[in-house]
Amino acid sequence: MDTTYRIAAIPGDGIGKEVMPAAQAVLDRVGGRFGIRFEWNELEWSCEYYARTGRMMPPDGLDRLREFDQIFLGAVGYPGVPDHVSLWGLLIPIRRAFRQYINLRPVTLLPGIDSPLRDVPASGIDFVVVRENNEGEYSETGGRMYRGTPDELAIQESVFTRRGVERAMRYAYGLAQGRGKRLASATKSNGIIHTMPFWDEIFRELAGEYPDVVPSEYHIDALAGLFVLDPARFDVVVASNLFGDILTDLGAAIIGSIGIAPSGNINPEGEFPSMFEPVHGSAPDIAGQRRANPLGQVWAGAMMLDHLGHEDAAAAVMDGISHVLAATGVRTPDLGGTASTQEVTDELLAAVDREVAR
Ligand code: GGG
Repeated sequence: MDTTYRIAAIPGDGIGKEVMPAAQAVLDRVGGRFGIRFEWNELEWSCEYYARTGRMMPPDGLDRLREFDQIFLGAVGYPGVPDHVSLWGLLIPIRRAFRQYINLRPVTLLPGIDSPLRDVPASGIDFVVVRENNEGEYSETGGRMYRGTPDELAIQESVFTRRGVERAMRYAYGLAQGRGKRLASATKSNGIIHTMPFWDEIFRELAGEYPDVVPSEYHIDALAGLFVLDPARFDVVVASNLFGDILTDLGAAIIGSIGIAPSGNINPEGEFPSMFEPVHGSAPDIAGQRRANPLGQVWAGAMMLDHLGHEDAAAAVMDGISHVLAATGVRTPDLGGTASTQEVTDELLAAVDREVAR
């Protein structure tokens, strides 16, 4: 008998609405082969919804989401709604309410893609960024005063708790134990005098509990440079909320395109649904042109399968992606091709069918 999962699908805005159906089609197709059925419950929460209702999601939105096994999100944000409104009205409340305190972002150069970096061999980039996802620089603490006067000011406090930092770092150390046993921490404790030395202290304290993992610390500016100059040195990287967000856009660039980078907002304890989304945003500049790359959303779907315990099905999705990239010239313009979202999706469906036939 098939295992059925109830998934909340939030396509969101812009190209989110174009890549979501592509990923759903691929997951349905692969699911069929592995006895997995997805019951998609589409929620129209978005900037368009905001324009109609004044809210990014209804007042009982989080309660409704709680009932689902997982959440599959496209992209959030559109001109006309300030970005902080769309993010704090949907994405961030979900991450926080459901204790999705890990944002897992693989940075892997897939077969068939040339990195924009020179002389990077096919398997030369393969690391994971563990981004702390519930606190840090993404904080509501602060305020504005004297608006509209020459004395106007804004204060934004970062919030780093021992509990929050420890759990992100423990997750990262554990992940490194199961991979290449190297963990790099992104810091900036030379310039940021309170939170970052605290971050470093906890990183060093925990190192003793994971003697098989080699820890290293880098100031974020140097780390960004090394992502470009020597990406092969990294295995797992742990970073605060903002640092992790910025680093992973760079990570996406060195693996060829932000259009393919996936992420999982993980509640490791499984008390709440986790949420899977591409790293990219809604890309209003290309929305409606039907040429968005669906691979980031599809890869996020593979992460969801993995999280649900279907490693074999996740691998089948990744095999399909690799086949399309390595063995066909079908790719969207962000990867130098001319194919549409639908053409890439069709090729991907054919690739997963081909796997079935083998
Ligand atoms: N697909 C993800 C998305 O729409 N992201 C919008 C964004 O700006 N996210 C910032 C963040 O992940 O903190």
